[in-house]
Amino acid sequence: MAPPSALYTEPFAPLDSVPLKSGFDVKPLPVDSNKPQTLEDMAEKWEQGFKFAPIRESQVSRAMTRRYFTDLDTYAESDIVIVGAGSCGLSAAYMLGKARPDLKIAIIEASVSPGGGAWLGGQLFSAMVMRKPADAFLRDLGVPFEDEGDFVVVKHAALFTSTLLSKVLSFPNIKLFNATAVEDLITRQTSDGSLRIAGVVTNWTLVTMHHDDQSCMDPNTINAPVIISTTGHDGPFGAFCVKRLVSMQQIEKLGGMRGLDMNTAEDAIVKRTREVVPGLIVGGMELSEVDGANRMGPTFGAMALSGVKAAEEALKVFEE
Ligand code: 48N
Repeated sequence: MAPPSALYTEPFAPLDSVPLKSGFDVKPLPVDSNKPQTLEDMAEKWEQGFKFAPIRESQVSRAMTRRYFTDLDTYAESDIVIVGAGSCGLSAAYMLGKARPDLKIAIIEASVSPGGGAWLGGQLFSAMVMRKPADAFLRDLGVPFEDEGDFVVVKHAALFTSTLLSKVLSFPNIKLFNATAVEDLITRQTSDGSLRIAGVVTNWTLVTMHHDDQSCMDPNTINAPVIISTTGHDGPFGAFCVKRLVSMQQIEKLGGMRGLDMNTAEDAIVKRTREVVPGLIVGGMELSEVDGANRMGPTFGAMALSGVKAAEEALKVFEE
């Protein structure tokens, strides 16, 4: 019986240097030593019979899975886990990525698309308002805005969120696990009998959403000494971690978000961003649910600065 590789007729693209597990003894084709193509080169190629470099489907699969599973292994022990990649969580990640390139930071985001509620300014309008002094965060990030005196306006919320996201994802010590939900918290009993949060329990979000209609689908875990929870106040998983603290009797009850009052809400959220229980820092709109703070509606300065504060709180743990 001929070896499997002899059964294939199409030419193989150059394979990765990692030896094939399957025992195929396929020899990689000579790598094309052409200089890297430029877009200008393309133009003349359309006519000459444009052609992509050859590939084998398994190479795509291996390129994705090798990296993903290496990341899962690397971040199984993280220094900080951020739950929720909305404007607050991403702002915290940005500050941490800048301040501590030595720390491993995992971001767990339930949605396929990170960014939370910050893709539009309010009622599906594009522009995003931030009250001063949050313009300092926009300048640090490099997002242009129009100055209206006591507040500034970013012409499209997506400009803020996409810039923030691109900066966060470019940090080599930060890994975003999107389409992944935190569905529980890892806890430890401390010597004085109190409880400390010591990591998160995760699953594919689609699995988390179907625990009630499928047999047991156990989760995965990430150990970390510090969790920053910024899961927002609404949405299918809104305020997840603080609701879990109530159901595990770590806090008595939720204060419940109050009505809209921009001036009161934004000051309160930034001031109160803190470690709610040992090991768990809460910021952004999730905090309004635990403290009973007002909501602020379509203004995002508190989200950015709550993220800045949450990062500072987290770094205290690593300074002690
Ligand atoms: O944008 P959000 O919802 O949360 P924040 O706090 O970053 O920003 C809130 C802000 O968008 C507002 O609500 C504005 C200011 N309006 C205020 C008002 O008065 O209406 O992002 C939370 C993220 C989302 O992307 C969720 O998908 C994600 O957290 N998430 C989770 N990810 C993983 N595991 C979970 N259990 C989970 N729960 C939520």
